[in-house]
Amino acid sequence: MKQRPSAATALKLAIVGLAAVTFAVACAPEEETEVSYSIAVFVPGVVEGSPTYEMLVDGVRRAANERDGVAVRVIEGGFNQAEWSEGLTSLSATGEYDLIVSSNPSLPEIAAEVAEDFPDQRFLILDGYGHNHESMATVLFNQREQAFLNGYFAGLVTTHDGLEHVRDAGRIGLLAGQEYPIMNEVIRPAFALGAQTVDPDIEVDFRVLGNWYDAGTAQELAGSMIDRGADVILTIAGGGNQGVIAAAKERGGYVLWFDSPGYDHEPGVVLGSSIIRLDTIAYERTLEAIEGTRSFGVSEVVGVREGYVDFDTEHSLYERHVPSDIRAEMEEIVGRLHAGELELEMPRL
Ligand code: RBF
Repeated sequence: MKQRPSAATALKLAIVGLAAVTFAVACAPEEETEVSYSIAVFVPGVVEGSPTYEMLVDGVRRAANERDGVAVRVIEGGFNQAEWSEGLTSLSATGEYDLIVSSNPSLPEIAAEVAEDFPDQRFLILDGYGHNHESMATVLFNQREQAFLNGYFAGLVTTHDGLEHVRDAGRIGLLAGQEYPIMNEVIRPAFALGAQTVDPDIEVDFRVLGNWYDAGTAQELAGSMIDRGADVILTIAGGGNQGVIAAAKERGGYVLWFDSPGYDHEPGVVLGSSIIRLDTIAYERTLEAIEGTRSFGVSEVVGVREGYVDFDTEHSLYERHVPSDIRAEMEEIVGRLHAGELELEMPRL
């Protein structure tokens, strides 16, 4: 026969039991709350040092935090691009994720192929376009406008006579991590167009790093651009961007940032910054997907007029280091894009 606990023991057990329940509620680890929606963020590269990927993770996490029971897992796909398809395939094959979110121009094509084998898997791809695949939504930024604004600013800087590191060469630089259709057919020509709108004789020294991480080689390339007369360099090279800053500090030059506000990376050296609000759109579109209001099979293009592409003229370091006549010219050109007086459409690639 089972022994009954004494009244005192029973009371003790009840108190311990109550404490245990209270403790469990107060400290319930997040994983134990019921997950009603699960998101995988597939980063094609690594997060750190790449402005678009930092914004991607930030925006998705912000959306997830707004609703109960939403789980987010961030997977870094690494720099071997040949492995990304396999990475997306194995994520889809788990069947665990309601949504896979990713970002870069090569992803729509890869995801569309994977989607053929996993028709129930939904994809949200930012900084990419197309394929109108029924299970995929894409958002492309008007990088013709974005690169034009950087080019226009670079043109104003290199023709200015009041800035310490400006010389007479009429040259500006662009360093790219690698060559790809948007770089070669949109960003590079629009950057040149912007600068040549200020002065048609300005030349662009275009260099390619060959990867998205090697800051040492980026520093050498940027150093050689500065030696050959480039006063100002736009860097779109992920982790390589730090090497461009190092070269500009060492030899005297200016750096332009792309995608996220870059001024704090090196005050007075990073002089201008175009921005895309990838964090905002990642937040908005992810929240729609969680709530079930997002349509798939849709490809969007957003630009200055929609409020997702801009030149960051608000930062205190911009006001401190950029001469007021250049700031006035930038206000005007951004205003013209807003008003539709200047139209720079994205070509269909
Ligand atoms: N940009 C980065 O900042 N870091 C990267 O690791 C990176 N990898 C890319 C890989 C491929 C295949 C392509 C096409 C672009 C990559 N980009 C990367 C560029 C990025 O998607 C975007 O075009 C630029 O940041 C300009 O907005």
